Amino acid sequence: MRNRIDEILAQIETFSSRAAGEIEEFRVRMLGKKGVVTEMMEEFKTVAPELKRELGQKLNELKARATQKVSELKAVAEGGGGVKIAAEDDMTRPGAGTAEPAGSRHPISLVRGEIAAIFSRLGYTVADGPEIEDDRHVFGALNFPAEHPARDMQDTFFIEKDPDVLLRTHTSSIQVRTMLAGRPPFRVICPGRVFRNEAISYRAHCIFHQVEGLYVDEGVSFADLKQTLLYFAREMFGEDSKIRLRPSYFPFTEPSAEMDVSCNLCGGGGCPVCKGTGWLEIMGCGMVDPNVLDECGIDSKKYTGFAFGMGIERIAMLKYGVGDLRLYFENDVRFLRQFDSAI
Ligand code: 2NM
Repeated sequence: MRNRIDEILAQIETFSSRAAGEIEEFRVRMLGKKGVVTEMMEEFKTVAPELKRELGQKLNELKARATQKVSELKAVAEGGGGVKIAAEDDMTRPGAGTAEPAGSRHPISLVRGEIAAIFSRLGYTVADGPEIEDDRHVFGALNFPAEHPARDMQDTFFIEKDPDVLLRTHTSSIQVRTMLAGRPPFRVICPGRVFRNEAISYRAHCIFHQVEGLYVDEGVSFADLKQTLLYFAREMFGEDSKIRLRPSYFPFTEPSAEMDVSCNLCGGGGCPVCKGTGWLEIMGCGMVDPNVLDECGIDSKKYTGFAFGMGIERIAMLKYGVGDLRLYFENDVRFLRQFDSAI
């Protein structure tokens, strides 16, 4: 009987199959009512008393091994290993039970992508540039006077004073680099992180995201600016959106304006988000100051241009009804999961 048990153990080790039918056949042959293990159990009853202890143990081992082997084979077969590959099977599909749960895009990335898509339909391309900059690209070429407060440590993060190394406070530095590197026409948008030395609150952060745009060519007018921004507002906030421009001041544009869009929550009637005015301030804009064009090597007698800039956090707040800017920086998955998107 001892030899017979060893023989069956060897059979168990050598058996292999990924086909469900064959595995079931093996199970019945080993562990079924008329199977070899059951048969051995019957035979065990007639074994001499002095051998019972040793053979009983061996028999238990045999049964355990056969049971274990059957579940091992089943696991492999059910895992897909036993399935024949059909021509229509997608071989790039994630394995059963192994796919990581999908994440979601950050709302800032979603809105940045949407802004870029809208302007790309008007022929704009995306330009990039460094976050660590110098005075010339952030202030000097942009018509900031020498004693302008933005050049102060209170507003700008300086890494070094002399030579000046600082974190950009706006992405206009990318536009300066674009103009210095090429020749008109320019039609670019510049998304990126910017840094300002400000106290953090629900509506301000020392790091935030901007998209600025620039269009320079012969004969570019304020009317072109208005029509471009109206198109943007309608695409971003809905086709019934209206815009209005209020006079403003920026060192790099003349004339300058703030643009408001009609409140998409109350439709212009007045609500808490627009503070009863019916309007939401969404960006600054203006005609590029001729001094800026000249500083960037562009003949301001031949070319004109317009520029605009907006904070992505603010647009995202209005679009998604987020009340506290700090949520964008905390990366709490309970916040982020709400922006599920297929893009
Ligand atoms: C704004 C508002 C108005 C702007 C100007 C320029 C450049 F480089 F052409 F001079 N870039 N961006 C601009 C103009 C930015 O942000 C509120």
